Amino acid sequence: MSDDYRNMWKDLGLDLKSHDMLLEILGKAYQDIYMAQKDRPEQMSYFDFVMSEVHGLRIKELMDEKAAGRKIIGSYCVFVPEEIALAGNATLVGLCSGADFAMEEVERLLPRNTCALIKSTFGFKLGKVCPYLEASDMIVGENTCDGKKKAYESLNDIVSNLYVMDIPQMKTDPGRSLLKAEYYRFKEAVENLSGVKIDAAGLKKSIEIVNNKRKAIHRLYSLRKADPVPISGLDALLVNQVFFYDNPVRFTESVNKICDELESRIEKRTGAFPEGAPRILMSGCPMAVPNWKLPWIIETTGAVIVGEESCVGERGARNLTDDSGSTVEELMEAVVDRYFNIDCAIFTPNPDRFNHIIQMYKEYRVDGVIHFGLQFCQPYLMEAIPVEKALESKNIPVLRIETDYSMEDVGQLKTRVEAFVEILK
Ligand code: BJ8
Repeated sequence: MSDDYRNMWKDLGLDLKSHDMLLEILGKAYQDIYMAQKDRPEQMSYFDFVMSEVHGLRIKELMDEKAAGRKIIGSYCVFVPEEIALAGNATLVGLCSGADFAMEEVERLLPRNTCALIKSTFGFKLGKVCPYLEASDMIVGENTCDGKKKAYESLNDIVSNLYVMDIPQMKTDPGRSLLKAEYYRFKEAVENLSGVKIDAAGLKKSIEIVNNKRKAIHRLYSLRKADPVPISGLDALLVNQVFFYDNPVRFTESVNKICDELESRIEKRTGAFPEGAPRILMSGCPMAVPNWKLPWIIETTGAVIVGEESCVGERGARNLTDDSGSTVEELMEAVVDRYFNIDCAIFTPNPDRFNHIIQMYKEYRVDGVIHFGLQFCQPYLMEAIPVEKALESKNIPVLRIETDYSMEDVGQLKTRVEAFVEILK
């Protein structure tokens, strides 16, 4: 690792020893899970590179942006609108993490029965191993699930720049009004942070940038409907994960390049998995880097994941923002409309999510759905039961998995997934 990077991490206040340890674990997991796959598209080399430099070159780029006067905003949820951040001369980065770290210290601040995603957020801060978090000029927490909402009160004691955004819990007119008011408050906070007044031209441009990123990933999603599937679910998940870190324009180009390659693979009938491999739809909690455990288990049974009904997947990326408005007010309305459609399990009731799962089941020619719920995640574990019932009533095979970030249950999960995949064959 270059001295430049080490100095940069040190300046950011990282604990170099713990950080080395994290990079080693991440690198090993990547080798064992990603590089062990066969018949990967060549263009995945870009995403391999991004991952190898995820704490290096990308952080250097963010630091250069900061030096040039741009602001960095960290977020834990797809409800934080990237369009508004970009229009206010700020870059939005995802902060959710998918690995346990500094758990002893974490459990001094949070109850043991808190979901792994929240604990991981605290672990990365307390262990001083996340350069994205340390590089952020503003960290946005959102009132989604109770776990996050209350955890942000404690996070506020250990970071100096937390901004909390309220999020509605019902898809009603007052719910939409709340989201709109919160997005205007966020716009003002971004303007205050960067000193840049958001105007219609800037907002229109940023909508276009984010829409292009979404259009590229929609293209990727639709290519996964082919049989044989031209890309593994693990690789597609990685692209979905990089969505939250990379420069948006470069990301769009890279996804379009891989889509070009996938189109030619479809023409030649070259698949990441053989034709007729059981097709799985993953549904449930978001999977942040390096939470690759369950997809890895699924795909090593010979089944292939063809879609993710998840915030790191279609739930997060599916709708575009209408860019036809010509005033800030019109464009802000379009932003509110787009995000108000997100069917996170924090909403009650949440019929859109059920319909979306069934729609994806049909479109992706899915054989079975695996519902992934993080242990102690009330919204998704609660919703998993009616999801299962709704799918079973349509004779759609479904497997409900509850797990965390540890590797202790790998054997048990393998047995359950293998038995499920057997039924689908
Ligand atoms: S819009 S899914 S990104 S809130 S796993 S922390 S729900 S207890 S992550 Fe999410 Fe936004 Fe919703 Fe998407 Fe709570 Fe569950 Fe933990 Fe979770």
